[in-house]
Amino acid sequence: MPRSRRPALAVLTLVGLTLAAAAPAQADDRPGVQHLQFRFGPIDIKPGQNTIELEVNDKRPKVDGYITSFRPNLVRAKSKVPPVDVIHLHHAVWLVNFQPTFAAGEEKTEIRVPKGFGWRYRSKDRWMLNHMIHNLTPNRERVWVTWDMDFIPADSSAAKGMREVKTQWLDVQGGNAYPVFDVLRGRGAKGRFTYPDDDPNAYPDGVARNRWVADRDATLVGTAGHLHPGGLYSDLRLTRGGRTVRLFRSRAKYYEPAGPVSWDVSMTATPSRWRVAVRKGDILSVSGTYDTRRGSWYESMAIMPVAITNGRAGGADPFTTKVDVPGVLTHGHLPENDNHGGSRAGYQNPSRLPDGPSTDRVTVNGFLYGQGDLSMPGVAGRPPVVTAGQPLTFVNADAKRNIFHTITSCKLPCNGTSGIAFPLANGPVEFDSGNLGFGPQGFTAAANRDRWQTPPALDRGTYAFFCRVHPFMRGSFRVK
Ligand SMILES: [Cu+2]
Repeated sequence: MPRSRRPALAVLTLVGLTLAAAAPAQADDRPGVQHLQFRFGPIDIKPGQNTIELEVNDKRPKVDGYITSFRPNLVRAKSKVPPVDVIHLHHAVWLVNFQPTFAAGEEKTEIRVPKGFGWRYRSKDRWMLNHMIHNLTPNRERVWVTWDMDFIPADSSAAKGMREVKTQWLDVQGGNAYPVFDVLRGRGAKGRFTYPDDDPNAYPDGVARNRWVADRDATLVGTAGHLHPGGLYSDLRLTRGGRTVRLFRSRAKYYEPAGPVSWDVSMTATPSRWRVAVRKGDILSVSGTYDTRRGSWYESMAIMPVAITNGRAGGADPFTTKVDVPGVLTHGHLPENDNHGGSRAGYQNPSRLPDGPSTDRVTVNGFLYGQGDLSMPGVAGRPPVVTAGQPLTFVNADAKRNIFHTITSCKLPCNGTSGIAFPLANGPVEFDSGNLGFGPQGFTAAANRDRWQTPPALDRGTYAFFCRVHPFMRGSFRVK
């Protein structure tokens, strides 16, 4: 299933060599296999954008056939991949006939089904692309979503005997258009929090959204997980007659020197020999486990799309054969993840600043916290002072321009340079405003309000915060 992306580059790096050893299947160079690349765009990205778009996608093969691998990316002009601390592919989902079929997040997992399997492609299928591209800066950008695929035309001899796979989508928030959950620092046992297992309120309406009941006998042929920073692994399980067995654990391998805190990561996918026989009535379920020692992880995800084929295809019975084998990394460290941030002070240290004016309200405007923004010189940069027991209200005036901001607690001094691993939501007192802004309910990150109040019972002292959407935005306030 996995393959090394950008083969020419991958073999030049140490990680690439390891990968090549683990996943001998490089490019599929059997006769009849075409290597196609498509690009969707240009997409004009507004300053600070963090919204979701759904568009018709006509970038696809001209003839019927089978898709056997899929490698997504995001590029600027001239095929340059933007740094992930500047522009980031929050997600892209390729919908085929309205069904989610291929997907990517910033971990850019590459998928390849085992030889002899492929996603059936018909030129009359309806394709759409759902994309959420996040601009971490106040600058305009122009990008393309790209994907490489290996494709076997239906009239090619290589297409003979191909078995069709479909994508069975498994998501802990299945059925939700913006399927996210919050993981708060310190929750769960031993610094690990598993969703939904460790959240008694994961499904307030009582409907477990992380399950799929097999409606036919089938064989699973591959899967890999999608997590966000902080994510450690996602598990796929099968339940039959009251017994549950784990089918696969997709682990996050962090290249990030600071540990499990950034997008400098690759997920493991099932090895090419992995096959699991599923019977009608079996329950497949998914969970996601996050590290909670270093910070809170807001708007996290845990998704495992599974390639599945009807009937028997050499699958093992997971109750008699151990199918939960180690996975294979789908790529090595990617150069777009090289700016980790936090290595030196890039801002004023709020603890050392004199008091700013006393106030009960701060307006966020033009990507600046109106009072106490750590990038501002003089009085404007000093922490606003609020009386103990009184709330401080933040109002996002940029919401009118469809720009979301957050006020998210970080550990003092929170003044390191911005990068993929800094700042983190690691304040000693946890607070987060949510995305202050407006959008269709349940379809965007928007909290659908433009203001937020600090928690009422804050101890005296200085507090630092940042914007999760635009991490270069830093601020502070002081309780007296
Ligand atoms: Cu912001």
